[in-house]
Amino acid sequence: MNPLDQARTLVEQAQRIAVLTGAGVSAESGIPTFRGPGGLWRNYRPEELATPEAFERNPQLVWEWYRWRRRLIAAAEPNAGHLALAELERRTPVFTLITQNVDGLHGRAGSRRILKIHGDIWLSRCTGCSYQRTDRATEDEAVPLCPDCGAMLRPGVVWFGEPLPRLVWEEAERAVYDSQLLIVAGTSAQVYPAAGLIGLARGATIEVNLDETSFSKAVTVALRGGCAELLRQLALTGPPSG
Ligand code: BJW
Ligand code: ZN
Repeated sequence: MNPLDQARTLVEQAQRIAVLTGAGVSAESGIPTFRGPGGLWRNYRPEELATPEAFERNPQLVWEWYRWRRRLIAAAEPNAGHLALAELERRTPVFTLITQNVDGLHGRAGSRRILKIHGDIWLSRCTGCSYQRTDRATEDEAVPLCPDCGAMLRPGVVWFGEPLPRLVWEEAERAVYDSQLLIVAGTSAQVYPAAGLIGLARGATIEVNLDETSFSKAVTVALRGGCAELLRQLALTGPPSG
């Protein structure tokens, strides 16, 4: 059997599926990945901006980067890969989508059970109190301030050195541990603890990625190619092609 048919058989046999997605799933919607070409913004690497230290040093710069990304995301549409995962959820008795992406495209594609382990770009939260809100602001303006306490608001995402939301993370760990199949799509699997989820899988594993990653040799089936087409193929029902 070729790898795609092998992977489709695993998908059809599994009653409990967990999926871990990364920036590669949204790349074909026109959203730059972090570590690939096109990830640069004004010569900054994402790793230089997605930190509490960067925000402390220059909150205006960090907000400009997030507003630029918000504009790209607002103009983007979910692609065939997002849609295929939503379809797979409808067909699978127990299905959990764990995403490192903050863009909200899985929700817009119709996925229901989504664990956003790195937060949500449309959320702003206070650096001084528990205030938070969802807002659609995309145009550059001064750093937004908290209506309750006056401190700066920050993007509601998880930066390097910060803990992941505890309950969401615990649910993600449980979903992977309890799954019969884990699909890992469009992530370089370099950022922890997210990448560590792959090691928790006790069942079969499928990787979908343009390139090899440090986990490729350990997975049951590695599919090389674009997420949009490969996830679409994976979610097709019916007998394998041959
Ligand atoms: C396609 C495709 C197509 C493209 N089709 N495929 C040493 C060892 C272990 C850990 C650490 C360490 N040193 C430091 C750490 C910790 C650190 C970390 O992991 N660092 C590593 C870089 C080494 N982790 C943390 O700090 C985390 N927190 C933490 O550990 O807390 C501990 C703590 C506990 C208690 C108290 C306090 C602290 C937090 C990590 C947060 C990551 N945040 C970001 C930003 C989110 C907000 C935002 O979006 O701005 O998350 S960084 C960025 O990387 C973002 C992503 O979600 C994440 C992962 O990236 P992803 O999705 O994998 O994207 P890429 O670009 O890397 O890869 C894309 C892939 O797609 C590639 O493989 C392509 O080939 C592929 N591809 N097009 C198919 N069309
Ligand atoms: Zn506040």
